[in-house]
Amino acid sequence: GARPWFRPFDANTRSFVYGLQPRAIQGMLDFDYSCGRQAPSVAAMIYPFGGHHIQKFYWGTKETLLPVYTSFKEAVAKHPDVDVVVNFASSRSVYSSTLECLEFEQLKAIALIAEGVPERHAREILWKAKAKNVLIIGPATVGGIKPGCFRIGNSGGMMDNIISSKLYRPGSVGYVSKSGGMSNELNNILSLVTNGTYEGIAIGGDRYPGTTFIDHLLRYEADPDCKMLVLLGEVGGIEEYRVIEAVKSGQIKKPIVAWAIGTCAKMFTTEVQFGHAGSMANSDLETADAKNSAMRNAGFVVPETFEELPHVIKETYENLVRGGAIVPKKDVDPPVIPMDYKWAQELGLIRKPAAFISTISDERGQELLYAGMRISDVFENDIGLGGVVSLLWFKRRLPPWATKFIEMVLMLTADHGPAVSGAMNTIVATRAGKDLISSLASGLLTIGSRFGGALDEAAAMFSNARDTGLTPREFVDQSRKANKLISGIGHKIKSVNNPDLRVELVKEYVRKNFPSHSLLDYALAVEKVTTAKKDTLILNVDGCIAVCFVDLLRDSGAFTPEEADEYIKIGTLNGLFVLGRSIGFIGHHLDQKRLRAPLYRHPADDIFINMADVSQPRVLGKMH
Ligand code: Q5B
Repeated sequence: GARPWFRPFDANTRSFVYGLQPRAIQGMLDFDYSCGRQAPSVAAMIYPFGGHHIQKFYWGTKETLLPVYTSFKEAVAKHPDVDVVVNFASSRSVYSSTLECLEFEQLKAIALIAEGVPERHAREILWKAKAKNVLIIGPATVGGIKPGCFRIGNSGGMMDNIISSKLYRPGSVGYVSKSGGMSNELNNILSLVTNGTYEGIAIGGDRYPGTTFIDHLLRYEADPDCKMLVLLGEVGGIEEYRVIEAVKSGQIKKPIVAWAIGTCAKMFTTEVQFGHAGSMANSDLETADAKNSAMRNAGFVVPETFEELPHVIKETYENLVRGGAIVPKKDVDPPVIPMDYKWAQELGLIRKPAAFISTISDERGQELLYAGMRISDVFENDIGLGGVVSLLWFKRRLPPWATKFIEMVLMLTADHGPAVSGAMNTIVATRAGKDLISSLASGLLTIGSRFGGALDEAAAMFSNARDTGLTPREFVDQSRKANKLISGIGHKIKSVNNPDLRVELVKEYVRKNFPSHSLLDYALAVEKVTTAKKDTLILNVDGCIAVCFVDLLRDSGAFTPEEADEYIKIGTLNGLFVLGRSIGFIGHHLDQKRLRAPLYRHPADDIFINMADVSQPRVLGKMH
């Protein structure tokens, strides 16, 4: 039902929030819940961009959904019970959104949070709203708060502040101030020296606020539940004088405590502009001192200094209690609002075991770190791709001969022509219309124990054989007996007579630069045995890189023997081929794209199709 004119907000007030302000809305909902409200005070959000959708909020310990509409028209049609708008539009769009809002008769109060609204726009809004009997709070304000009922946006600060100032239930004192910060201070003072705030409005610091002190004080005067008034004015403007008139004329009869801030302005030799646009005295009348004495003379309770303000509020309140005008109620604790996880964590109140552990890189600080090394140092020290691999794979810096070897491996394995299994699959996938990542993945997924993925097993087989003291011949014989191909041995086309020059380059580099290459030597002795049987059974590129990497892991001095074994076991070495060959697969994908290569279909005459073993297609099972 309609509320009396003097009470725009009560415990059933429902509002729209204009703008996407999830934090402010959560603050309003938490406040509602602490007040014991049955329904959230925010019915919906209005945001013209991004389409109609839904957002999730906490309602106490549970969660609730709020719709987001793209226009007031849609929102108003869906929520006839809403009569308040909290408008978070920026100074640029507050004018148009507020004019749109004024078109709907059901909307009776609008809080404008934006700062820096052009005074021309503010005045136009003010007059249009007045003509339509709509209450405007702001602009340039946090808004205000009606304890136990309704919170405008972020008014009242964080939840712990709301609770400690007892804003979850109404008191008897109505106040007006300009600033939101000073409102918090008043809430605090009132909770300490009275039964608390009945309603508090910060009208905003601009020169042309939508409503001023007198508008709200007249409401409080008319509201039987508000027993005492507080006015926190300030230097600049003449709005306090309108309140003085109302007190003098008897329009305001309730006890009123007041103070105008800015008495220190006289200590400056020049004119002072305080933080608010309106807080500058343009005449003697507008100084804080002039206002304070005028208010005192009119019968306001005005302290000698701001520090005295709580004392005079207390005295005035206690007089009302003694006279029976205020009967303080027994306090009831508000329902507990769970603290937000992030905030509790920041305060060090909670801990939770992390679901993931990561030890190789960190982007949270000012600079990206690879295994503790700043990315700028990566370049300053020119550690190269091999250095980066050694940081991210092995969490340490390896000596230059080792990082150069890693780079050599990546360069050598980068490609081996379009005919190898992985490149072929990449090409076929590309020609089927797949994108780069899919085509690359198709090629990478082809890497296996026969093609390119023999490194880890080669490393394990050769080092086990050598470590258990097998001679190369014993190793070859044992493998054959076990019906096991030796990983790293054999090639489809390379042979003793058609040597793989990549392998020659690796051998040459390792012999020249490695402190030791005992496993390479052992593998070459094995090759002597296998090639004696068949000249394609050479130590292939996978095998050669693998045994050399074992020599690196074991003899570089950078790894313990346990670490060296672990890196082989966890599949590190195949990573070298995968990383290197990705370069080639991407190249093949781009090549086919450039060539506009059409869909590939394998010629049927290249496939021997034989269904001789299928005599007659038969239907299995009962027919009826
Ligand atoms: N025999 C590589 O086979 C290949 C034997 C062996 C003992 C062996 C085969 C193999 C182990 C896996 C491996 C990496 C499939 C290869 C790479 C990257 C690449 C590729 C590229 C690039 C070749 C003929 C006779 C048979 C076999 C015997 C074969 N391998 N005995 N140990 N390892 N190797 N893969 O030519 O008596 O006649 O029955 O599986 O290391 O992938 O360029 O293409 O950069 O892209 O088809 O270089 O060696 O020979 O299978 O017909 O065997 O030799 O038992 O004996 P082939 P098969 P028998 S590098």
